[in-house]
Amino acid sequence: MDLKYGASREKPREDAAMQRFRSHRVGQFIHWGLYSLPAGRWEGKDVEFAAEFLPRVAKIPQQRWEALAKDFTLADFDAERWADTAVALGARYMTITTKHHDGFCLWPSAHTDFHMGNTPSGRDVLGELVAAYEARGIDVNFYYSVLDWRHPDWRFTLEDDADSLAFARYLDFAMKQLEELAERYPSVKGFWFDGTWDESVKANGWWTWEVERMLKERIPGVVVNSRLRADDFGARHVDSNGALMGDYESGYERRLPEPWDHGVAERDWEACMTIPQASWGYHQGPWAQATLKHPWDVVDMIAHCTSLGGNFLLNFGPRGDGSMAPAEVGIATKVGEWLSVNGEAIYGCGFAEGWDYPGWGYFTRSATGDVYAVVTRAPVSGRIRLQLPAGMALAGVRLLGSGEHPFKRLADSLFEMVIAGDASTGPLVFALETSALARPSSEKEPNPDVLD
Ligand code: 16Z
Repeated sequence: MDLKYGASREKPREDAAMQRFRSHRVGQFIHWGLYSLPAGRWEGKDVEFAAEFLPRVAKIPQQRWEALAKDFTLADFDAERWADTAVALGARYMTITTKHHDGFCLWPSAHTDFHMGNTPSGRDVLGELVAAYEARGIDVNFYYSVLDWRHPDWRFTLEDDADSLAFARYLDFAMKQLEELAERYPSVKGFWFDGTWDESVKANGWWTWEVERMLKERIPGVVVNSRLRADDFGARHVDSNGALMGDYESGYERRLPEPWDHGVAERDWEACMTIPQASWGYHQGPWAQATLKHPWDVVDMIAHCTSLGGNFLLNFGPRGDGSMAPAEVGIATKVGEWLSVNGEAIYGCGFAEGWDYPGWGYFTRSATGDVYAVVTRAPVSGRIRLQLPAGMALAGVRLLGSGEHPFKRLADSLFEMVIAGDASTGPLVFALETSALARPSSEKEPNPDVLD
């Protein structure tokens, strides 16, 4: 089918900027805005819903929401400290909400008054963050919500000509804001679009195509998520011919693909994840705080994504005063300590073709072909089996952070290791040295699993 606004390619991008994004594997997502001030509590009551949805869920009048801006004083905001938490996590990139659904902008936009420049400090926190992160070698990407609850021209649906006219003005406004972001912060490495699911956006696939084109023209190498895009017929993420739009698939949100679903590895993709069960903005209530993930659960997810060729974007919700929540910093530090020992199985690694999903964790493979076993679900038996691809044998095993590790052969390409995990250091990672199976296949031992 001939599409004007479909995918621009059928295969993954292979340029240097895309390879860099792909190699990152671990990113820090940040949701910060006016919603960080009430942090899920309104008029003394906890609202058990994502904190960034508070104005909608608690039906807060627009004027009262906007009045929060005068309390956004940045009493404890320091971009350097945020960037330090990303270093502690071992993140290689960061994605920050420049504008969320409520329309509030973290940069002094010329196209609205609803921005950080009109809060007491008047600071350009986005500029401060770009500088602090990039000084540490961490790429910065921008989240931008196309959905805008505040803008008078936003429409969810287009019922008549008046709606279409208003929404055309809205799209023009959003395009100008994106041009402004590209011009003010030309070192930005990628854009993460959200709030693109409404009928109004789907009826204007041309605009999503134009946004991608504009950004790529202005920022060489910029990486754009699939969630931005709709084609001529309103098909999202994947066009009507089945080709991925944008540069990577961004549909995995608070869920990951099944670990045996190896087909996922044929595309670039990224999963984003909250630390509490379900809030992206900081939620102060016990509801969110009781559900914080354990660092080793986060490590499991990082290895899970890497094993299928995807990136993992872990969300942080800094508090209204600008400080990072200590519990989240603690989790980041633990994950980062694990990565500092085991990162060679994660950064620059991806899907290990030919290695079946092992159940006790994941196989990953580096760009140079080294295969790793990441044991996130060690069996109570204390032993794991390694089924190598046919024709391969295990020649050596090295436990990362330790040294040579014993193993024994059970059958042709099937090996077993005894492992002793330690909850304090987290999942064990083994680098596997392989060789060709020495014996000719005619001498194969009978396979006890197969009944003739
Ligand atoms: C269930 O409907 C949702 C869920 C999450 C609508 C929007 C979202 C937003 C969150 O606020 C957050 O920004 C997440 C990445 N996004 C999809």
